[in-house]
Amino acid sequence: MAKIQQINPRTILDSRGNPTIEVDIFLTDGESGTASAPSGASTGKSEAHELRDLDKNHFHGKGVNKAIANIQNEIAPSLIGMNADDQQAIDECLISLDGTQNKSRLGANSILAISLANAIANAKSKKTSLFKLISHNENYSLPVPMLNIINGGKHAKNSTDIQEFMIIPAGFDTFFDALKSGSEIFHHLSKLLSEQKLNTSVGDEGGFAPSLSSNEQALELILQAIELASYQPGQQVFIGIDSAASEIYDNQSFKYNFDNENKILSSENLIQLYKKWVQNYPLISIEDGIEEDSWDDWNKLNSQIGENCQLVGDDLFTTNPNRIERGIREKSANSVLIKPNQIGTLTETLNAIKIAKSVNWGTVISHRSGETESSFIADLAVATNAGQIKSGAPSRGERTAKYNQLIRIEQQLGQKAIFSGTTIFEKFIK
Ligand code: 2PG
Ligand code: MG
Repeated sequence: MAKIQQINPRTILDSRGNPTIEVDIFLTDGESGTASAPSGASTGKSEAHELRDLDKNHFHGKGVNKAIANIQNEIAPSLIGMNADDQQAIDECLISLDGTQNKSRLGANSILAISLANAIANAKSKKTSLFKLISHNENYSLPVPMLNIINGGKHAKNSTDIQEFMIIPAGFDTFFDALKSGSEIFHHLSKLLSEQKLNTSVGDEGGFAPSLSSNEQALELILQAIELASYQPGQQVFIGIDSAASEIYDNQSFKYNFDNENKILSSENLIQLYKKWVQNYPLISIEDGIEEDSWDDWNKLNSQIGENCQLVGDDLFTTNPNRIERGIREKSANSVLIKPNQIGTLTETLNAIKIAKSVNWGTVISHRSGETESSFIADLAVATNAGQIKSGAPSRGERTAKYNQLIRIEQQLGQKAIFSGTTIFEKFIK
């Protein structure tokens, strides 16, 4: 049984050029695993705590030296000697060592990097693939990619108020064909934007970030790009959005500010707008349509359009089992976004997925806007049969790292590879 022998943390840069933690874990059998922590920009209030140095003279306050020191001084001495194969015991040890509700003492960034690095080392030690190690059965499926091709909100200044406009190529037989369509549509969109003298530079997640006059213009452009690429919208390719509504919510007026359009909407106006979009466009997924503390409005949204559209809680649930359970009780949504760094360990992430699946909710495995070259979430999506993954546009290395890993896994599984496809959206497709 391989045991943890040595832990080496370091600072690396994420895709926005900010520092983050990377960790190597070496096992007694000579194998090792390396993992890192991503970082969000539009973060939910209930997320596990990302520990930063807050020293303005060092990486603009974003340094992770404190988190690294915590690994060296506290985490490593406690974990060395533990069985790499007992992921749960390792994660429980990390949780109790930290001792806080939100991992604010040791930092969820240091805890996550350790938790994931152990899983990678353990898979190598067992001479198996990461997705096979994480899965407890042989029920693997390739997720439908949600490709964020127009970036707005906090991920791209001067673009749309809505943070993400995604294409969802679900109507294909394989992951590869779905991704191929995504790449083709992405390039048609680029041509369309150029023709209309709109900017084709990209935002944090690799999607275009043009200055558009409205959110609806983004939906129209995407629809055109799908058609120009000769795919059928509403049959092969669908649309999803992430409103990241907490970012545009004014908690004094209780209204949503659509600054680019010069509009202020009440939650009721917003729900009506979504309803209209679901009727007029092949829109089958809305993430964070309502801000994170308005549980009653989430319930209203769900009761009005939850039959016709996937409603994904991101900032609302923050991959936190207690919040997901509340959402299930209060019928707040019908799907959950899963971000391992929102909760902090692999074991807790798997638990969150299990709870959502037990009531047939959709599960979308997600990257962060600040990413690393890690492809861990690709294996996680296959292992848990999540059905969906969002990893940004089909462009920029930190985004394609995940999609390309899924291509490799699909090839490795050969005949056994199953693409989730439209089955997961059956109830929403008209
Ligand atoms: C989101 C994410 C990822 P961030 O809101 O879903 O797309 O963004 O990592 O900035 O929270
Ligand atoms: Mg989100």
